[in-house]
Amino acid sequence: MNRHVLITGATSGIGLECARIFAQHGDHVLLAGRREERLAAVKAELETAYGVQVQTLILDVRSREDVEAKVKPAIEAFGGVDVLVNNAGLAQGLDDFQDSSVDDAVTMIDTNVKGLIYVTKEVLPFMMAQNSGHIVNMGSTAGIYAYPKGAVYCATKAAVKTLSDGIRMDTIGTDIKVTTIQPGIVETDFSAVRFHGDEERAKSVYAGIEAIQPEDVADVVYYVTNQPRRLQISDVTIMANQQAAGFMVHKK
Ligand code: NDP
Ligand code: 8X3
Repeated sequence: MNRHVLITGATSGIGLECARIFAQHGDHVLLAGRREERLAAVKAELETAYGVQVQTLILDVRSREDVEAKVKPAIEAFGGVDVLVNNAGLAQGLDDFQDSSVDDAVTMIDTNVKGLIYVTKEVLPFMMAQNSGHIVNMGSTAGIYAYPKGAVYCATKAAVKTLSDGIRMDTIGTDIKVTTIQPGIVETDFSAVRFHGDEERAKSVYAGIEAIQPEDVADVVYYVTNQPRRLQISDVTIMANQQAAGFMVHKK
C-alpha cells in the first residue's frame, strides 16, 4: 500500500509481527526499539523479503529527551508517517501490590504510559498537518479487568485505553483515527521480561492453553488500518478461546 508506518517495540513479539505484515503488504516501515542488533536483523529480513523501505530507530521510549530528539528527524528522513503503532511496552513483576517493587512500577508507567505520550506528541503534528493518519495503541484485556498481583500493569493499560479515547475526541475535527487493541494472553517474550528472565516461570504462563500468537494480533492491527475513510474501529478485544477475562483462563 506504500504507507509509512512507525512501529515502536518492533524488535520482538507483536511489534515484530506488525512490521512483517505491513511490509508484506507493501507498506514502508520505521522500526523503533532499544536492541540495535535486532533492529538490524529485522531490517535485513524485511528488505530482502519484500523490497520495501525499512528504516530503524534506536529509541528508548522512556526517555523524553531521546524521543524529542530523534522521532521527528527520523520521520522526516523516512518520508512521513501515516500509521503509528504504539506497541512498546512491558510488565515487570507479578506480586501483591503491598509486596511489589516501586522500581518495577516506575518502569511500567514510564514505558507504557509516558513513552506512548512522548511518541504520540512527536507524531501527531505530522498527522494534523496532513489531516489524516491512524494511531493504534496496544492496550490489553488487563486494562479492562484488573487481576490480582498486576495492579500497576493493569492500570497502565487502562491508561492506554483512556488516552486513546481522549486523543480520538481531541482530533475529531480531522480524519485521524485512533484504535485501542486489547489482547489477552499472547505467547511472546512478555512473560520472560515480566519475570526478569526466569524462562521456566514464563513458560508456565502459556502451559495448558492454546495462547494466541503475536501474528494473530498483528493481523488485527493490519485489519483495523485498512478500513474505508468513513469507518473508525475504536477498540478491539481479542483473547484465546480458553480465556474469558483477564483473570479467567481454562487450562487443559
Ligand atoms: P515483547 O517483550 O516480545 O515485546 C516488547 C517490545 O517492546 C520489544 O520490542 C521491546 O523492544 C519494546 N520495548 C520495551 N521497553 C521499551 C522501551 N523502553 N523503549 C522502546 N521499546 C521498548 O512483548 P509483546 O510483544 O507481548 O508486547 C508488546 C506490547 O503488547 C506491550 O505493550 C504489551 O504490554 C502488550 N500486550 C502483550 C500481551 C501479551 O500477553 N504478550 C497481551 C496484551 C498486550 P526493546 O527491548 O528492543 O526495546
Ligand atoms: C498482557 C496480558 O493477561 O498477561 O497484557 O496481562 S496479561
